[in-house]
Amino acid sequence: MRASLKGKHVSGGERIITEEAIPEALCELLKRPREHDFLKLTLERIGEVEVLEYSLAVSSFEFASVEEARKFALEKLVEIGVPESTVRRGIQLLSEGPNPRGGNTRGAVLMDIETGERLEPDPERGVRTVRVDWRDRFKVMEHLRRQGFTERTLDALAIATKNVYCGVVAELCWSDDPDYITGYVASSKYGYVRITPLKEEGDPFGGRIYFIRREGVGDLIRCLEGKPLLIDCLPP
Ligand code: WAQ
Ligand code: MG
Ligand code: MG
Repeated sequence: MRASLKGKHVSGGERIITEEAIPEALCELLKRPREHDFLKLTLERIGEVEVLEYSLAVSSFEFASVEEARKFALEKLVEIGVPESTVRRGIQLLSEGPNPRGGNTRGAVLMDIETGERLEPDPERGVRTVRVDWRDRFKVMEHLRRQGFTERTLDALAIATKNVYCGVVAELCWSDDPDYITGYVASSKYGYVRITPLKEEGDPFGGRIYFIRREGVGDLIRCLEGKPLLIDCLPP
């Protein structure tokens, strides 16, 4: 589902479900956007679905300023193995908006770890991580809710988990929504590390940087955009 208001994207969502669950999922998705003048639903039959036992583990860190929070994100990414110059390029791109024509993109930037070069076929669009969902969204949401998190974490954690599964070495993300200032660094090494505040309140820029190795970029894009993946639960 995707919905917009006056040409601007306001809400989106994707579910991987059995046929019997379609009516319920459609109702839930229809109610998601608070206000819209356009909404599109697409249904697609998919074949084999891989099931992953655990998502990345979640941790959270808060800082007194954006500067300190970004420094922490940078240090984490360097520990994961991304050269500092590449990390700085990524942070710069997200703070300006990754679209070469200005503003944000719908999808992620694929950044070559070694050179900092952008590898996505269409930089104005980026690459989208799709076809990923929780086996039991409700159950996982309850766990996350008890820790004080929202559906935003649920959806971002699914995306980040699929990215690592497909071979992304590390991801840096913060929202383009002006009022959402928590972002994260994700990797197989440290899991899903939430970081607040990765930007100032009111800042309209954000996005996702996938730090990758340039060999096998074609397979990586096919996995991110094509491979259906269900995640069973949070790690114990
Ligand atoms: N695949 C790739 N990139 C995407 C996707 C996707 N499916 N969805 C969004 N993006 C890119 C796009 O450039 C957006 O502008 C940017 O990411 C941010 O998307 O509390 O809400 O949906 O646990 O605004 C982090 C959650 C929230 C932290 C991130 O991102 C927490 C968020 P948004
Ligand atoms: Mg979103
Ligand atoms: Mg957004």
